[in-house]
Amino acid sequence: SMQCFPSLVLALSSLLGALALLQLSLYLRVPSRYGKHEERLCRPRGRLPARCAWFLQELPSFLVPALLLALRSPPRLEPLGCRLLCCLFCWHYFYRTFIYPFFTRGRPFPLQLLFFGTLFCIYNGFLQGYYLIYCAEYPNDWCTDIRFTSGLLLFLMGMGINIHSDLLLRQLRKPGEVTYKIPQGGLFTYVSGANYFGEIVEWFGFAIATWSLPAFAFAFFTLCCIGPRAYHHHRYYLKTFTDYPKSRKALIPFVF
Ligand code: NDX
Repeated sequence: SMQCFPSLVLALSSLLGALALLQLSLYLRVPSRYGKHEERLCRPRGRLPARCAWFLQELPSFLVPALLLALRSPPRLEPLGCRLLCCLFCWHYFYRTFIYPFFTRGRPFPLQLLFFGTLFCIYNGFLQGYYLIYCAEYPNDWCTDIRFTSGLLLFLMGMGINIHSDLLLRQLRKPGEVTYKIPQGGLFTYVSGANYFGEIVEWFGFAIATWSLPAFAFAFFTLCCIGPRAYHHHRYYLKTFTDYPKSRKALIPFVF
């Protein structure tokens, strides 16, 4: 049966960190090509409706850790911290897989990115799940440790901001519409990438709560993936809407 190989965790986390840097270098200058940044001029490639694409792409991030947790023999009951943290990860991806896609009004998603996105979700779902279920060791009072409590609080706040902002974006369109408008309300009052800000806070909170290399690598990856995207969204809005609120920042309220 499976066991913990610390060197595997180290290798997979390092590769995730390297992918994050690759991503940063690729997407600082040009945005990843989906949604409002899809090249209209380039040769038309295959696309899948946003619903199917987001469902398929994010499913492994829910399924892989959930299966690892369910199938572990003997079942891991101690410490409580491990199961709780694994459930937090699955909870986010339950939302992202089974709720978010069914309400999205996004444009069809490019197949090529869907392919890489799915690979990424398998990889990361395995790394986070495997680490928490087979490797992580926490003292029995981890649930009262300041890292666990403050991290959990950040995670919940981030998730709240992310879900609320996703909802505000969705309400900008009627079903079938594909136009872009100026997002209003919630944290969009302060930043163009409110949903991304929430997601980044969420995964840094998760990293603090788990206090683990894989989770910090994933938080860093998230920052490098959607941080630049927030910046490109911001530039897009400034270019497209002459009445775009001047005080609004790209990603971090009042700062950047
Ligand atoms: N999926 C994470 N890299 C990504 C898919 C793309 O969950 O090859 C990472 C995720 C993947 C990426 C994923 C990993 C890296 C990949 C990349 C593709 C290339 C890249 C694989 C897996 C890669 C290397 C080189 C390393 C291999 O029509 P529309 O779609 O624009 O409509 C939008 C709408 N909307 C508006 N409607 C009206 N008016 C406006 N002004 C509007 N602005 C937006 O709202 C959408 O329907 C919706 C949201 O749009 P947007 O652009 O704000 O968010 P989006 O980027 O689509 O993300 C959706 C949610 C969001 O909450 C975000 O936080 C979360 O997913 N997310 C997204 C990406 C990654 C991620 C989280 C994470 O890293 N944790």
